[in-house]
Amino acid sequence: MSATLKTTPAADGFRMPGEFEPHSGCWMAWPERPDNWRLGAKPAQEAYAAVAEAIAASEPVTMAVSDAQFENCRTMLPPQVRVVEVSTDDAWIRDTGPTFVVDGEGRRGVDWRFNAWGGTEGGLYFPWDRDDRVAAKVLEVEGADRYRAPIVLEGGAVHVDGEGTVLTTEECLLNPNRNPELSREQVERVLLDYLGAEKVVWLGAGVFEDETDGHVDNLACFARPGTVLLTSSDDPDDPQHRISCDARERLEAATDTRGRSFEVVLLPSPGPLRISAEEAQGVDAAEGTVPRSAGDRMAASYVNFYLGNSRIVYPLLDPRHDEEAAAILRRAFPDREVVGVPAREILLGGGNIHCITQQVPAI
Ligand code: KQY
Repeated sequence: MSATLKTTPAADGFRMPGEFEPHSGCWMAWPERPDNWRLGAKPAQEAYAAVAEAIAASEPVTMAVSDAQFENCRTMLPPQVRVVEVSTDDAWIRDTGPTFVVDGEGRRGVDWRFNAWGGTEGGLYFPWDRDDRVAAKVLEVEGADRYRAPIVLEGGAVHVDGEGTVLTTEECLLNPNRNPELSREQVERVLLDYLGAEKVVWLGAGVFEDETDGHVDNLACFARPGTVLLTSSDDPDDPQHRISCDARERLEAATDTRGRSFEVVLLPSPGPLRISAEEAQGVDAAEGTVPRSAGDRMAASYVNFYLGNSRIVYPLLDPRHDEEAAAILRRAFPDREVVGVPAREILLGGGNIHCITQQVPAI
């Protein structure tokens, strides 16, 4: 069984590895709620299946699915993807799954508190109790012990370089709808203790109109220690331009745990992309769930990709920029194949490929 430990990863000599380090597999969770995914989630399920298949060529994939969707999910996924029944409220396992930590001999998981990206102050749906139990269930299946962290945090809110540096945003982690009773210093202390890290580099805001309150995984990520990929906008009239310039300035002024300056690699922004009337009409209205409206700008970003063992699986979002993004990713990851998957249906649900995946690091 998975035991719940009373210590912290740092105290026990565990650290969260960089996503670019070897994985033993990847978890996803199947979309089905019709008040977030249009047309009864059917188009989103096609997109998730394509992501699962693309990642499965690089490492084993497990899909968590409800009892109601088990047969449909099993039928839609290729046989190499393992399907297990796990109850969820939605399909964002980056945020609801465990953050794995390793010590060279073993693997454990951090189970953060989850409040659907803001609880009663801007959270995206209610209730979220099944999502809050996902990490414990994944750890049980993985046979990994669990740390129950004392703060609200989603996995998409942090990136690490595996050498002690954490990247995050003030917009999300200092948002009063997450841990209002904690100061910046107290949040930092918990991050370092639970990620086995030594230094936090704070960016300001996340991607414009990101409903997660600015998750870093939609804005920037480590390609390797010392190199950060950052979403950019070359339109000075676009609010994303100022956000990305601020992030770049902060990164260029910062150093990592080893005292290195960051090399910042810019990725273009898709769009701006907006929800069409037809897309908005396909989403069921439901009390407690944030509505989707025609014309709403979506937080589209090429940074939101999965960094697999032998593949980068990135979102195809805008034919005007998809190939340019792929070329930059190929240069950033010369040893990996870069594979694009149509991802607008995932974006319509409020996130992208990184948000719907959770890597299990190899030991
Ligand atoms: O950015 C992520 N890690 C998750 C996005 C969740 C959106 C919920 N609608």
